[in-house]
Amino acid sequence: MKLGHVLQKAERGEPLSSHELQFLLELSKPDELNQVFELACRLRDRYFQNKVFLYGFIYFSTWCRNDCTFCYYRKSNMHPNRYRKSEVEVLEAAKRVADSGVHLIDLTLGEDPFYYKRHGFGSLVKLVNKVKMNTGLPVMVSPGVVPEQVLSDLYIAGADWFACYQETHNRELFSRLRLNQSYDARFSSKKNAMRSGLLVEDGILTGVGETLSDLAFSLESMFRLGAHQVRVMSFVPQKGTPMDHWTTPPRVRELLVIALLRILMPDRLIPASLDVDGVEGLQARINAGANVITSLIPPQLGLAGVAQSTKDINEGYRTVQGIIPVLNQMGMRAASLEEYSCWILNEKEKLQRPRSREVSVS
Ligand code: SAM
Ligand code: MD0
Ligand code: SF4
Repeated sequence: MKLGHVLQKAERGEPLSSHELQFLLELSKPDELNQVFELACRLRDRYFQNKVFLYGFIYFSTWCRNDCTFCYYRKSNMHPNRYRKSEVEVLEAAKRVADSGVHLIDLTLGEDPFYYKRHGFGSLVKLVNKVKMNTGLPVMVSPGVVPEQVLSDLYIAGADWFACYQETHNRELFSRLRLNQSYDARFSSKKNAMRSGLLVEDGILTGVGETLSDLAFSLESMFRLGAHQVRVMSFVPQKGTPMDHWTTPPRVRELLVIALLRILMPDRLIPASLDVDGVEGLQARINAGANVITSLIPPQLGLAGVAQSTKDINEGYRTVQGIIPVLNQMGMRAASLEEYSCWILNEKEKLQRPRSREVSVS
């Protein structure tokens, strides 16, 4: 297979086969990798020019009923100092990160029994509504798997996005990562979210035992799902978990997946997460084709990251102020809130068109 041939095909917008995706995932020579990254950036710039979107991250409860083998906050890990922030604390954090200039607030939690059982999802829906009202910003919710009715309630409360990462689209590997969880329930929740009017983010991990053919299949699955935002993160080993002794994968794998996500889905949002390598890892991810910076965390409020629970947070590096110089140095710029709002409005209209057509026929 010839690299130039495959890249020309991709540049013309022709779909790549699984075989071609795997061929690209195998590349390792610097000049070949650069050709892939350069194409990804050209495609990104075609749709987004030099605009980058910024997401504030609030992990407001680190309690979880699940036992994912890769996660620091799995229920049987005794190491984390867990917390559940009160409504006042969440609103304070949301206000701070909103004032710092982010375009969206990502409200994330473990599958916390407080919301999943005792207080019901009503208090989560109310919290989402208050954050939306207080900040006026687009809101993403990352709660794990929730019933369809709750997705619809979240939409009505003002949520714009539902994020739920499959981690892998290989069912057997999924069952080793997300112990005792249903692959189908997790995947369907994203389709249900779209039916409720929410934009959806799917994502995968690298370095968790996947093969190149698994990665190619994940790329195709996320494309078929029609996710609006698609991500990849390198696995970071966590103390006290069954995967504690694993090594973190070479970053070239994550970077290649970012580039292939861009090549396959040139007009989608693709994050460069600060939660893997902090600000130090930002430039490489943007240069691979990412156009969103996620995991910007207000410092000094006792909020954690997921894969890097403390890295760069209290130092204030994972902030808008901390990343703007890096962006500018690369000739990129933070988008305006209006530019971001336009993008999501446009995507929401596309989501709802089939439904309104159904209504007008009946
Ligand atoms: N509890 C919700 C869920 O699982 O969907 C939302 C929060 S969860 C902690 C967010 C994501 O963080 C996971 O889906 C996974 O992709 C990522 N993550 C968790 N642990 C990680 C690790 N050790 N390394 C890299 N990414 C990790
Ligand atoms: C991030 N730590 O963006 C966050 C998290 C959840 N929607 C996002 C994984 O990297
Ligand atoms: Fe819980 Fe999410 Fe961590 Fe799994 S990844 S243990 S669901 S917080």
